Amino acid sequence: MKRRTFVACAAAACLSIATAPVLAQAKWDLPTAYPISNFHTENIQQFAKDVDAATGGKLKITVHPNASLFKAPEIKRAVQSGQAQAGEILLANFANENPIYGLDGVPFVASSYAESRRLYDAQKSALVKLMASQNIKLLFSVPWAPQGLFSKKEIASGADLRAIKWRAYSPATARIAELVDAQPVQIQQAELSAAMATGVIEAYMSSASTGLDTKTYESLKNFYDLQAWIPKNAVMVNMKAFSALDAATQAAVTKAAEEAETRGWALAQKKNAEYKQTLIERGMKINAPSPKLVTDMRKVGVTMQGEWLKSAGAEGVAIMDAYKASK
Ligand code: PCA
Repeated sequence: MKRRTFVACAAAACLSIATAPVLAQAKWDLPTAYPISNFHTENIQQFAKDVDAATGGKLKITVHPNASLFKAPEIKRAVQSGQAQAGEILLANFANENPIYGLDGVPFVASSYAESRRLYDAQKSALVKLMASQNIKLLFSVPWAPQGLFSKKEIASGADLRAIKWRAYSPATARIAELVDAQPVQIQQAELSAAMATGVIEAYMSSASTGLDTKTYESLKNFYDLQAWIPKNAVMVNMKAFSALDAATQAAVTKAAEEAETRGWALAQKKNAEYKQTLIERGMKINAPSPKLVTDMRKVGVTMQGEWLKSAGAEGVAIMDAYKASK
C-alpha cells in the first residue's frame, strides 16, 4: 500500500499534493460538559453527522460528552490552545475573562426565548470579535431554558435563602448567592448529582433540563419557575483548525453550524415543556414563585445589571442600547 502511494506520488499529481495546504481528512475532537441525552449534546451529535455527510467524510468530528475529555471550565482553554480542535462551553462561565461572556447570565435582562434571541443578536458581533481575539471561532450558540430555583425546603422570599448551601455554576450564580446571603459552592453539572446526594447542596438555579439530567428530583423536591435568565452554550473551533480546512469543507461546517443553531433554538423550547412535565411525573413540585420572591430576586437582578454595565463599560452600554432598541 505504501509503495503504491509512493508510485502514485511520482506522477504529476504529486506536486499539487505536496504544495496545497489541503488535508485529505481532518479529525476534530469536540469535548462537551453535558451528558449524551442532553438536548445540546443531541444537537451537536447531529451537527457532527451533518458535517460528515456534507464533506463525504473529509471532516470527522468526535463528540466527547459529559466532561469526559475536559471538565467544563477547561474546555475553552483547550480549544484556544489547540489541545482540542473544537468544544462546547457555557458562555456565562467565562464572565471573569470578559463581561461580554456573562451578559446572558445576568438576572432579568432577557428571560423569554424571544428576548434571549434579541439579546443574542445584540451581543453577537462583540462575542465573535472577542472570541476571535482569543484564537477561537464561534460556530453556533443555543440557549438553555429560563432559569428557575430548585430547593430542598419551600422558599417564599429572598430571606428564606439565607445561609442555604447554594450550588453556583458561574460567577453570576455565585454573586446571586452573596446578595441573598446564601453559601455558594461552585459545582459543574457533571458533579451535581453527587453533591446533592451527599447534602453539600440544598438549592440551585438552573433549568428543568439540568434537573432531569442530574436526577435532582431525588434530592430536592421544589422548583420555582422564576424565569430569571436564559444562559447560552456556544460551540466553537480553534481558528487554526478551521483555517486548515479547504474552502468547500469550511463552507460545509458553516452551513451545518447555521442549521444547528436554528434547530437548537427550536429544540430548546420544545424540550423544556417536555422536561418540566417529566419532572412533575418524577415527584417535583413545580410552583409559580410568590410575588415576594419575585420582587426580591428582581432586586438582585437590578443590582447585578448595574454591576455588569459598570464592568462592561462603553461596549456594554452599546450592546444594552441595541438590545433595548430592538424591542
Ligand atoms: N443548566 C446548566 C447551565 C444552565 C442550565 O440550565 C447547569 O446547571 O450547569
